[in-house]
Amino acid sequence: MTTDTAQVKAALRQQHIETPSWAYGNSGTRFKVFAQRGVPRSPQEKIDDAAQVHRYTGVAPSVALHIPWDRVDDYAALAAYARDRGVRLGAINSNVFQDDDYMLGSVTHPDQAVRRKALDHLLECVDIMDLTGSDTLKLWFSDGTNYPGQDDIRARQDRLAEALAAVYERLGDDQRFLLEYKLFEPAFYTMDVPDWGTAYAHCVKLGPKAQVVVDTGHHAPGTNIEFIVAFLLRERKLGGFDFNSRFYADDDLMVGAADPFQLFRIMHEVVKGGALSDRSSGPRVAFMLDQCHNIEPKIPAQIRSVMNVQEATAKALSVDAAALRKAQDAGDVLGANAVLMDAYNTDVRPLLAELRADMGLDPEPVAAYHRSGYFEKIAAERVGGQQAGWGA
Ligand code: LRH
Ligand code: MN
Repeated sequence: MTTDTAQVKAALRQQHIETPSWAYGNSGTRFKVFAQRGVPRSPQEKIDDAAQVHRYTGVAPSVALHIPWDRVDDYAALAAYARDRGVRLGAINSNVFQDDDYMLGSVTHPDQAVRRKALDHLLECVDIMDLTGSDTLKLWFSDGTNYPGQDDIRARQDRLAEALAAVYERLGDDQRFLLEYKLFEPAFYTMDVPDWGTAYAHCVKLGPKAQVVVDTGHHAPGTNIEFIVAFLLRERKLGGFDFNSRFYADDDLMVGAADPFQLFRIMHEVVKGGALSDRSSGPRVAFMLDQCHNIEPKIPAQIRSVMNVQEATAKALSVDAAALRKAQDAGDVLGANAVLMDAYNTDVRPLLAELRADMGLDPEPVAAYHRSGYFEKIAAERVGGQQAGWGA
């Protein structure tokens, strides 16, 4: 197996994984949201925690914000706060799924006034991007219906297209939006952006600043997500990932925890599609985590998640591309599969430990974090006040 270790390390070094501010807050399910000690009470404390993940992994230099969960009076000051802690503010996530007015939809709502309100929020998020220096707006709509006949499927698509066009118009030259799709929840008959095809079709109509984000928890069980990734890369429409893993629904568990082989297959398409390194292959692919740590300690879970993405990426970078191509061209089914499985079965942990040492980091980030006493510090300091959460 011919893998140039130096090349693999170089590619891994420049892979950046963005952590989500909301993963540091309390989360749960409709049955219970569990509070944990030391949970942040402000966007600043979330940024402090995100900086810890970067400190111990070296590859998590940005944190995504969610509005209004991370609303502040001075976004430029928040960006400076982040810079002072060695990270930057990443994607801005809109939220048109928690206001009573959006019960029947936001940008697809039958009532024009509600649609206007939702659009104003999306445009406000672009204003925030201007202030934080973020180049990416992530749009997820909980919009959908629960019963056949509840609303007109085509009319809702017209309303969605109208809102997306208005947001697209507002974007600056170096800005883009990523449209996120989801098969079900919170709506259970139709979601207005249920799958990659719907998201792709809307983005193609709009232009290059509109791309698709693949949330790995948003598909029907058994969906071949790496096929979607390969297709969107070929179309230069893959803008990023919301990484997490699931056993059943949108479980938002640690990426790679439920199905590390699927994550490897996805990263194989990313590496093969040239989306890890050179930008010539298309738009920058944002590797973002979108997870909820309901019962596990949040910062170590984020560190472990970043490591899981690194491991899948290192295995994908270890594929003997020439041998794979040769076997595929020869129709050698088992030979080709064996080349890929060889890479997947490669233990890349020693290489990653070496890379961390090269980067001046502790080879075991989770253990190093625990030894730092940071958790004990925040648990002692962060007493009182309102712990951050989804506020659902
Ligand atoms: C919706 C979603 C979306 C976010 C939210 C936190 O399920 O994946 O990306 O806005 O989770
Ligand atoms: Mn998501």
